[in-house]
Amino acid sequence: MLTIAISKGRILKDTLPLLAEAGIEPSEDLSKTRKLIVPSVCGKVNLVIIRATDVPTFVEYGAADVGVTGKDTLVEHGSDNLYEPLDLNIAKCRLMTAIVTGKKLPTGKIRVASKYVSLTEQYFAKKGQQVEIIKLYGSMELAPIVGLADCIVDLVDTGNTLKANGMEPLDFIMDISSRLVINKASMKMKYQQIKTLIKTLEVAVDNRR
Ligand code: PRT
Ligand code: MG
Repeated sequence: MLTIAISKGRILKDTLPLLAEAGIEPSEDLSKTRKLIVPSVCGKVNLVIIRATDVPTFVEYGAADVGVTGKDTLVEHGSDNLYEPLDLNIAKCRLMTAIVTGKKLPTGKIRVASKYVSLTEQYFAKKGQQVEIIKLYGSMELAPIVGLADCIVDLVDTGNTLKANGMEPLDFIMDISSRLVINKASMKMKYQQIKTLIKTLEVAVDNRR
């Protein structure tokens, strides 16, 4: 039995067609079910449905053999205890700083709101910019508007969310896409099944390019 950890939301939507090509189809509609563990139709795989930010933890500890998660989540989590064999090229976006439209950053130490505390710290440290980071769990776009922060660090896709809140992207930090991650012990113990999965997904991803 192989356990795959995945989050609801956009990653799930983009991953299901890829898994289907590997013969893995959930036995229930994952967007509707309240179950947290859903077996596949083939009976060889269990899908565990968890928060996006929890996927690296589940895979690292072997609670799941395999996971699908955003590069943002992976880097922020900061685990070297996982294999990351495949870029699935889905749920793509950019990590950026953003600011109230037309505004400039003040000189000296700035306040930055983000849920990516570690990534934000690393980015500004590299630039030699002094920052005070304010950890938020969502609705980052609100922070500069209400004077909580000078800018934010968040994911940007179309830019519509920023625009709708009177903000604009400022500096590019990194490109983001979802990755296949594998528990190191599982890779040894379930080598054949996992190797086959990686190979099949690789072909499915290539066919979409
Ligand atoms: O549980 P939690 O709330 O932390 O995660 P979630 O429920 O949002 O998880 P899910 O499954 O939706 O996946 C989130 C992952 O999708 C992220 O970790 C990224 O790897 C990836 N992803 C890709 C995105 C976006 N694009 C994206 N645009 N995640 C979030 N957004 C948000 C962004 O934060 C902003 O609020 O969409 C808004 C910006 O979109 P645009 O198109 O208006 O620019
Ligand atoms: Mg979300």
